[in-house]
Amino acid sequence: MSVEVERKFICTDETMKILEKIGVCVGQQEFHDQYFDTTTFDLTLKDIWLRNRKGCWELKCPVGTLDQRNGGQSQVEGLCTRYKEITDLPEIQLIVKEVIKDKESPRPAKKLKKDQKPAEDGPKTLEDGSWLSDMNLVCFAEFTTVRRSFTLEEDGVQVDLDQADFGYSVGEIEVLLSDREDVQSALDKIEKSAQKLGLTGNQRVPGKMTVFLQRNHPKHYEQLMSKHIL
Ligand code: V4E
Repeated sequence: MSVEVERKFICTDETMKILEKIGVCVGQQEFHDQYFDTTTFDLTLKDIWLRNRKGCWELKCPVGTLDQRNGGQSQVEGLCTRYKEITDLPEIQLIVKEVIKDKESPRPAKKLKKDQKPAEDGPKTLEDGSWLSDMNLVCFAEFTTVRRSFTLEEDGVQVDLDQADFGYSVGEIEVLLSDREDVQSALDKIEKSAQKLGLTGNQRVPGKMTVFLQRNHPKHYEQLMSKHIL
């Protein structure tokens, strides 16, 4: 499990020029994301995001609220998000099961022919996809992203520039926290990099999912907005 702290930004021509000057381009990739939830949004309304990217399962869960030092969130914290990232499928399944435990529908028992014995459930591979239907999970969003990645080596951050296929582009400054590193040091690195890139805005920039849901699933979007998840 790792913890990712990130700040999103809109990449203007000016930001791009600075990034190309101070950053090192470490590659470009394209990936297709599929996000899953129950039809009553039991995961996302708890700010839990289950997705499949390049055939791998990933779960993003909120980390407990930051220390309320000085009586509240600093402006830098307010611009950043912090999520635990879990990539181990059995662990993901346990967490999802726990979150939606009252919503699962039991599988209908198979009708057996005369003299037929009930089939052993056998060792489940857990990767056959049946767990999705067992837990009533359906895909509610999918899109493809072209991502260009840079590192700002002296600050220890990665900058990703994403272009989603539904016509939205967004950048993010990202730090993956190591075990020994605290959140404040990640926020400091992000703030330092943001200043170098000339980012002056103090408004949270919407991510791809926010824009996707706003355009395609306004009811789901409204529910998430009203619970201050997005
Ligand atoms: C955490 C989250 C979602 C899951 C997708 O997260 P995000 O970092 O936006 O996507 P992406 O493609 O950059 O993932 P990466 O490659 O970095 O792992 S969808 C919505 N959220 C919550 C959320 C939020 N509340 N506010 C902002 C600004 N972003 C995300």
